Amino acid sequence: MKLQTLQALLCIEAVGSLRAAAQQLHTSQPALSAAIQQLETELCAPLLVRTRRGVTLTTFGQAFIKRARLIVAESQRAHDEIRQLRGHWEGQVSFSTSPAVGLQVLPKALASFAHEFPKVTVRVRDGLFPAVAAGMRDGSLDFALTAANRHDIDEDLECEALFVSEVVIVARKGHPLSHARHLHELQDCAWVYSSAPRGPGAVIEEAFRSHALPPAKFAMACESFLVLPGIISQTDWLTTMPLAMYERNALQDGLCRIEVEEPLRNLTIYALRRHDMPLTPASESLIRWVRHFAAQR
Ligand code: TSU
Repeated sequence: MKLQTLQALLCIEAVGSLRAAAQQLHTSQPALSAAIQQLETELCAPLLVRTRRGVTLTTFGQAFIKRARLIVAESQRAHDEIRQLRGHWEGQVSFSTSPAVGLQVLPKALASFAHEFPKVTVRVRDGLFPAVAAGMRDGSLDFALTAANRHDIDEDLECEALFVSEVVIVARKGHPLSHARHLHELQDCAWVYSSAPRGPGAVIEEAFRSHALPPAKFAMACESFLVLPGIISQTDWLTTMPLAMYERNALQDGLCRIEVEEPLRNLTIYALRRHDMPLTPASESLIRWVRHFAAQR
């Protein structure tokens, strides 16, 4: 089984046609087809179905591609690691961040990292636990910086606590309940959840439960922290968000904080990584900068 063929299969899946993949890989379509056929013979299973519009994966192909993705990503990391150990600081670091880290720690950490290792390519995306676990499992993420509940973190992931993020209840300015002082006053409102039930959005569900209130009403799920402030400012829905994000958005988006007397559970932000996948020296170094600036907040 050749690494190049696995890379080609990933490319075919991404672009959906042998012709477009051949172009992208600077090879001919017959050469690409032959390589895939050789792999199919080796596996005794068809991986692709040729259709009039291009190609799609068979059931075998869908199962196989998950492992192919992991193998290709790990082989890239193996190359990066050896190059970095030999003093050539190149390669790539891919990770996800939650808004609290993105606002409070990452700008300085990334600036220091880029100054130290200008040739390492950094890829960062938004993401919260538990959704980000899939990215670490399929190899597309080296690590994730996110709030989580320690007892919810799956056993295949390793976690390091970085700092505590305060969570606040947020409504639009002028909301009829903006002066509420107790959770029970909010029980008829609908909530926009970001990453619940096992993620940081679960804080409000927990608070309602622990004060023996009926389950908090669900308005919608929103995994985009770019979209969330706008939704809250245009509706009577409530949400929870990290204090750092509220402070950043409140003025321009017309938001207000509802300060109830019952405390919400603060969230611990972790650096999560896979147990069985050692980080490259560059990823370790970026986490060191994150740790450094997290301690200085
Ligand atoms: S954070 O992980 O502290 O950024 C966070 C995200 C989402 C919610 C609270 C806290 C709802």
